[in-house]
Amino acid sequence: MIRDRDLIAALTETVRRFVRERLMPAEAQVENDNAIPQGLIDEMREMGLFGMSIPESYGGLGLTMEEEVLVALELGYTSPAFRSVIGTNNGIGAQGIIIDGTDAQKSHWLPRMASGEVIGSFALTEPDVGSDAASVKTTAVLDEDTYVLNGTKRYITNAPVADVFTVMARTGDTGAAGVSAFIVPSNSPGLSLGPIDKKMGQRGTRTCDVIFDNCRVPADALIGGRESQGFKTAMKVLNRGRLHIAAVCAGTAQRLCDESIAFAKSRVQFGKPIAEHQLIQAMLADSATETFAGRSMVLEAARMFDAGERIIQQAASAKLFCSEMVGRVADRAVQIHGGAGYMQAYPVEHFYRDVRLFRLYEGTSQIQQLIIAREMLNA
Ligand code: COS
Repeated sequence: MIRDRDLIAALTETVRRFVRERLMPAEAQVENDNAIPQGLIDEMREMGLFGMSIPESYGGLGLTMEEEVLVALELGYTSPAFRSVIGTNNGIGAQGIIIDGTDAQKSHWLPRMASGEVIGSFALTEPDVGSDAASVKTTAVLDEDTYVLNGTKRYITNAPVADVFTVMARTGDTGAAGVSAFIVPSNSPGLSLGPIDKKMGQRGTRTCDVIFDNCRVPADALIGGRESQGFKTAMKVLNRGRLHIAAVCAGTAQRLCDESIAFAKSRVQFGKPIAEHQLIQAMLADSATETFAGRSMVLEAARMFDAGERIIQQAASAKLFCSEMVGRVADRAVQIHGGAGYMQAYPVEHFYRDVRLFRLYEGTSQIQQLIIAREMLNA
């Protein structure tokens, strides 16, 4: 749903210009430094991007899913680190509080997340718990008026810069019904961070372990004030997150198409630009078609989300298709560039590594397939 077409057109145009004029020129620096220049983070704060999906009543832009997806398509056009730095505040790091938090939790955390003063992060994955998210081993035991957390969370996006985590921990028996969600400030006693992970790509986005060693939080840190709801909270957060990631993939695929076209027009072989060779054209056509399909799919699923429809299957389908699709588009982009595509001088080199993560995080492609099949069979 788009509430005001002119307003959203102006917003996406502003983001598009910001991406092209400010972020794209900094891509090589982010790649080298494995960090985003602070000035650009400040600019994103001023633009309100840290709170674009946080309700207006809590200081955010309150974008609908369709509006958010339109912005994500623009942000996907540049290195994924730029999107990631604002991604957890709008997505997995804040949505648990937005969807299931108490009024007091929302009033306390959301305005500061929306302004970017506070960075939120989402801690579900563990060393032994990835796809089987209901098997969370981190424990939270109520001790009078505090919960005591013990365990380790792994590959946690933005953990090194996070001020607050949404943590899924076990308060009850085995399985999904024994999981609860907590809001845990990073300065809680007993919380520490592991070394920063050395990743294949997505440089500039930092992940690390989050370790709870008798970490104490007040009892009112329990999201929604109810135990045993944490798995469902996580799943609801991921439904939305998967749609967002799918949009980012479609945005990146567009960038890879554009890089491929520009290269193919300028590179001359056999006496003419390679863009005039039909085998190159076939690759361009396949990439453009798949990008269009991904974009269309994401927008349709977002409209269904805004209409209040059950979109578990559509979010999984969009994530599955778009993350696999951008992998194919990146592969073709490197192929069109030839040897140059393997060189760091060309952006397609890092995008080829960057996009590999999209098929893994917020649920692997295989998990999306299971979710889709389950929804189909249980309908
Ligand atoms: N949206 C809303 N609710 C959901 C849901 C979804 N997508 N998926 C499950 N639920 C609910 C179920 O309806 C069920 O509720 P009831 O007890 O009221 O019936 C409850 O959650 C338990 O669900 P289920 O029994 O299906 O749990 P499973 O252990 O079988 O879930 C999958 C399996 C694969 C779906 C889940 O573990 C998963 O999504 N894994 C991937 C995790 C992931 O994406 N990790 C990435 C890291 S986070 S960045």
